[in-house]
Amino acid sequence: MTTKLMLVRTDLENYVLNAIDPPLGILSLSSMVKQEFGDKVEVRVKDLRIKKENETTFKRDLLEWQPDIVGFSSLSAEGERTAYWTEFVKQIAPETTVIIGGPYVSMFPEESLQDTKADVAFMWEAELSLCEWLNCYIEKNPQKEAGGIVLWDENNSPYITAQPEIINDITGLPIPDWDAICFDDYYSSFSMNFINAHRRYTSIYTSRGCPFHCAYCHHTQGKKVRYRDINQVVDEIEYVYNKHGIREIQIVDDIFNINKERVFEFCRLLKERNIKIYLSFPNGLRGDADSMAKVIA
Ligand code: B12
Repeated sequence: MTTKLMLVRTDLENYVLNAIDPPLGILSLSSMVKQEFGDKVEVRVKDLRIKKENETTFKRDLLEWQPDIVGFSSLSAEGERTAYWTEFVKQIAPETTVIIGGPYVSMFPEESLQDTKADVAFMWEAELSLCEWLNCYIEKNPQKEAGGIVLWDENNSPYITAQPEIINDITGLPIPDWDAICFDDYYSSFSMNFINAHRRYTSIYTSRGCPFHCAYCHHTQGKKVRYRDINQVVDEIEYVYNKHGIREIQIVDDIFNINKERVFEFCRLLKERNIKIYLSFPNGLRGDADSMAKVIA
């Protein structure tokens, strides 16, 4: 029997700027689950931030498709909204298992489960832990305690299974599931940049983590910088360029320019393959990255 998994990016009520960009987190999870489970798990992606989505469309999809599991992706700022949607799902389809993940859970693991009343929460990057959990779910086996999962104990209190482990080989992860979204849905709102060089844009990540300790940052990707193979990144850009007509790439790494040689190699490959795109860095670049990299090396 097929297990149906609906991955949903939470919205934020009354968010004035309503910036949205393609939901990299759930798209990465979608690819990973498809790769690992094939026909055993059917995955759908839903972004509650895009204009055409609302309670009516969500309710319709829940009743028509009847997912076994609904997984919400949430920032801390979206915590209340995630609690709202969790209850919404439980009211419409009480049998559905509701899981949550994203920076909200990484920063507030037990509280996020408590406050949303979801069934399970996943801390940090969840490609591996979600698959491990799903495997037990499908086989109806007791959950193996993969690290970074928040569950309810017998006294109805949340507990963390074990400390989450970061994924060292992020090149080994499949590229985000770009075919699961309609890029046109994203052009009518602001992106993280607010002003784009080209309307056909997408965000991508090329590395995860940052070694610095800036007070304003939530450090949701850990202190160890892990790089994707730069050839794989350029393959991905070539894919969205050819298949989806993307002409602006917004790099959302925590610290893209920490490795100068890699940045040069990236530019060289783009030139060599004649991929004519605009590049932007809405998450910022670090002005003193080169000298700081030498200090921390
Ligand atoms: C793009 C981006 C945005 C975009 C889109 C946000 C979004 N919801 O995706 C926009 C411009 C809208 C945005 C806005 C804001 N952002 Co922002 N943003 C980012 C940025 C740069 C990249 C996000 C990304 O795509 N990462 C790559 C993917 C692969 O990682 P991921 O999304 O975390 O997903 C992984 C895990 O979290 C987990 N996961 C995620 N979802 C789910 C769901 C389930 C079911 C499971 C099991 C697991 C899971 O698995 C995924 C794969 O490994 C991050 C920094 C960063 N480098 O991550 C900051 C970041 C997410 N933003 C942050 C902040 C603070 C904000 C703002 C509040 C800023 C402000 N003051 O206005 C607003 C939020 C307002 C709002 N609700 O829109 C913080 C969040 C901290 C927190 N505790 O919530 C971050 C982490 C920056 C930081 N390091 O401090 N942001």
